Amino acid sequence: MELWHAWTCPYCMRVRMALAEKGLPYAEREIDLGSKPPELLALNPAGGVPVLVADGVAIPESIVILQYLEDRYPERPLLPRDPLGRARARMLHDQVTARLGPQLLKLARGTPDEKAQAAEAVRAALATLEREAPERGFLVGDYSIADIALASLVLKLPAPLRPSGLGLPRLAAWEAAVAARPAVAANTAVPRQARA
Ligand SMILES: N[C@@H](CCC(=O)N[C@@H](CS)C(=O)NCC(=O)O)C(=O)O
Repeated sequence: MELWHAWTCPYCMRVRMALAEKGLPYAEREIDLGSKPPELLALNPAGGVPVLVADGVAIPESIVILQYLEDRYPERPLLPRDPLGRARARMLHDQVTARLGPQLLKLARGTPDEKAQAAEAVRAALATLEREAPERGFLVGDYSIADIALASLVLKLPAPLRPSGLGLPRLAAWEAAVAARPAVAANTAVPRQARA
């Protein structure tokens, strides 16, 4: 497999984290988002990353890639076994993506007003999630794509906007547990840590 990705892109982080959790080897094609290579546009005319190339087929969209990896490599699963658990993991994946994803962009590149609104939206989204989160452990039982989605966004937030900074005890415990996973730590470090 070959993964086209940008190091700091949270959607690429999700795919790298899933590949690492499953222990799957892959060739990296790391790109500069400011200067996309024509080869990437040939694989994904929309021009975005991540794109996974598996058996010669280009798969864009992180959720589609995560689902493909789950279908093709079900060992070390990242979805619960029972259908309702799977539905809940997918739902949380989509909810955190929709609520937090756009805020990260605004926090990074918005006007001062947009940054303030984005910070408020993050506080509100995480406060809601705190009420729904389990007292301990991962979001839907075993570690899943819901945790991966949330980790890819939360670990990019400035410290005062993270669950630990906001004083949200359940999510703060979740954050510590997730950040300690080698597959997460190795794939979310910004700047990228030197590889051995
Ligand atoms: N819905 C996409 C979002 C991916 C995305 O937004 N990627 C950004 C980098 S973080 C990108 O490639 N931007 C450049 C572009 O779309 O041209 C996914 O989940 O894979």
